Amino acid sequence: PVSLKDRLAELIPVELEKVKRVRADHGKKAFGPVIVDQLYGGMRGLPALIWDGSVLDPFEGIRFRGKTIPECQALLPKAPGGSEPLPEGLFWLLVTGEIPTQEQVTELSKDWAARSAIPEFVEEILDRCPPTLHPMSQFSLAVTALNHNSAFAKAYADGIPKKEYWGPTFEDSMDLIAKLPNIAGRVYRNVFGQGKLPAIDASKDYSHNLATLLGFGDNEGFVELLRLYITIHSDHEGGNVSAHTGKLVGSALSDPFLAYGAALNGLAGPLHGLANQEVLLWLRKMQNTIGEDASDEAVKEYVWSTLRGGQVVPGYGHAVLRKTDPRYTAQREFALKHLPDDKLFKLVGQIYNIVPDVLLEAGKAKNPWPNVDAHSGVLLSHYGLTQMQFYTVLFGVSRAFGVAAQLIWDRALGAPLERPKSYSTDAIDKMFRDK
Ligand code: AMX
Repeated sequence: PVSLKDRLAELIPVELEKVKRVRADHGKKAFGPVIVDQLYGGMRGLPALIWDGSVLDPFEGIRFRGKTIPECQALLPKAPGGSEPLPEGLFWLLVTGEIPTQEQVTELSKDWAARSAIPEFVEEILDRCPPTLHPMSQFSLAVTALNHNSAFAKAYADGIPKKEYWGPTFEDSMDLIAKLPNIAGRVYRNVFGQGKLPAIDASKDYSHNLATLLGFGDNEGFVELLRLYITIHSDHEGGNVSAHTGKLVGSALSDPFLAYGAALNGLAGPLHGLANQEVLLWLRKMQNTIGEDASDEAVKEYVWSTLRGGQVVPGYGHAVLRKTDPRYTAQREFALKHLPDDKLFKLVGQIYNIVPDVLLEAGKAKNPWPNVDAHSGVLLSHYGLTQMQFYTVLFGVSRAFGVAAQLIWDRALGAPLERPKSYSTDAIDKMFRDK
């Protein structure tokens, strides 16, 4: 089928059977021991969630439905004249596990354009936000308010049976993704620019329309960057803060707008998505302190001064990865192709040769290598999107693709309310004191 919903309807019964079989065969098998440190240590490595959309290997990095980033770049449909994958195709892949045809992604572009308008009262909410309110807070307010028109909330109130939950969840998820460019564009216009917001063009792809709403529609390089950016930021398996928050809140049968609003609030934290803003702030501060063409020695000393100040080096380290993030590498390759002489790009490359050794010598970080956020701001700023407080909003637009795909499948498979068990320190102490 050309329609994603029709294809999904074919896949759901097959997947339900597969889950049934896996649970019948393996449901009572143990995964391995849980150690007390995992309870205190942010649940690192605790097997706790199911998500087929993407899996993260500590050394290889992310695979979307089994495909690496370079494979996605090679296989997913492109825009006419473009060479980066269309995020429409990535969404199709996340939802179905299949590489879509050109016709299927074109259909998605059209569908999202048709759903893109936001209610007037949401525009008013955004227009009333003070420009000093962080763009991520504005973004999250608007996404949460979209729940006003949720198909899922309405269907639930009307008594929809559980096996049909996925239908209105799909509709809300499509609406959510479709409306994000108008929300992001309005936040950007209100906080950093002025003038009338351009309209969505139904003949253009999603990234092109997002670029247009940010005022960069004529900049083909920026449009290509957004296509790559959204694709690689879309999903990072199920346990990261934003993906897991979306799933957790969705498990209470909060609709996709409420679930995604919550996910965005997690993405807005400096250890997660806000790191892309923090990296640029840190780089600019470094340039102001040690100059633009600083020596390796001066850069190294600056990195040490960050650590001595008790701060983290933003863009480095990861809770799961133990090697350079392939999302970093994809962005570096984009930069080598399109902006090899950019000064800030050169600094990012210089830092790559210095920070890992410093972090290793400092001896705390388990992973001294760069993550996705070490590179994204440099690319955006090269094309003139220099307002770093806005960067996490673009991460937010992208992450909606993964969270939405996950919400659809959770409702299709009847995922239950999440409710892990918490323990008190006294209880743990008592449990193991004499053992
Ligand atoms: N700079 C300085 N110290 C670091 C560090 C870094 N980049 N990365 C880790 N450490 C420190 C931790 O703060 C921790 O110190 P503590 O024992 O005093 O609390 C110690 O090393 C051990 O941490 P870890 O097990 O290696 O990392 P983690 O799984 O607890 O946290 C992360 C992972 C990403 C939060 C951490 O590496 C970090 O703070 N990095 C900088 C912020 C950043 O880039 N975040 C974006 C991550 C990607 C994303 O989600 N978008």
